[in-house]
Amino acid sequence: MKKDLLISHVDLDGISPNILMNLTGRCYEYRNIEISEVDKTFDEYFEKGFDEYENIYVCDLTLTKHVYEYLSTHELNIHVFDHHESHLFANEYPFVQVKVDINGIKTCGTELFYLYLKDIYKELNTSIIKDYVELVRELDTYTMIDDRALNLNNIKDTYGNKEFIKLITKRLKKDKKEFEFTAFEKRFLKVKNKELTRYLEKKEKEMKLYEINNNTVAVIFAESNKSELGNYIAKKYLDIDFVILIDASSRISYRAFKDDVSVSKFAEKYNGGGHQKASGSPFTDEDRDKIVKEYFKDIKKLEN
Ligand SMILES: [Mn+2]
Repeated sequence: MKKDLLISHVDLDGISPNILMNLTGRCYEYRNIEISEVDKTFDEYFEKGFDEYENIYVCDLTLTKHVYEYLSTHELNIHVFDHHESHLFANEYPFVQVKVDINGIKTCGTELFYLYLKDIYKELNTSIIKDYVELVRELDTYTMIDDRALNLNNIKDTYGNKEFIKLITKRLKKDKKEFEFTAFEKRFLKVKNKELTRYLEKKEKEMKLYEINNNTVAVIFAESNKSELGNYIAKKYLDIDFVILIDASSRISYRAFKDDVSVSKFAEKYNGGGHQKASGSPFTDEDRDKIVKEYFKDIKKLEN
């Protein structure tokens, strides 16, 4: 029997499809990649072909015109599930399902994939799996109602993706009503959340306000806990249109709080994209070079 192929993102919404695939019991190969690796990854598969695979699934990734040129001209058993606004153009292809919301409620890659899989694999129709998918959806669409979704993301970061996928797969096989943290995780989260509170307060002090394109924005340099930080600032500062979180080692994240402000459009101006309320743009080697040059003035770049 042929195996399946899963190509998905690297965050919680991107790796939860791996967990769902594990629960189907299907044999599959997977690649969890960054958005910037889409072309490179697909080119590798275009070269070797998809003959080895029964079903090909793509989740939580915005594919490019380049990728669609190939996919739309080859007979493949492929399904694409995504919820990024900037990917809506791809709905013209019958094998693509890009939805930003379902009946007015924001959706995510994992949920769209789950809704598809659970009709085929009835064993996925349990309340614990449904609850887990809902937590992923809340975190990824920034609609958390309590700490559970943030806590889930927190333990994912601590275990690392590989270990997390293994642990959660096992846990979701249990016949429980809700997804639960272990006693150890609960104790750990308590300590971790104390540390987080101190971090948020420190970042709040460093926050600077600016006006950009008629928007009042808060700028914070932050390398971690971006969702928590955005959420924390949003609740406290109601006059701010959005927060810019600069992670100089990788990317700039944008978090909006008001319904009439879209940071997806804002990010597009800087070669980025994403969702209306949460988006990002790359912060590249060139950008980092510029900072070093601006700060130290008389410098010469060496190769390493
Ligand atoms: Mn997502």
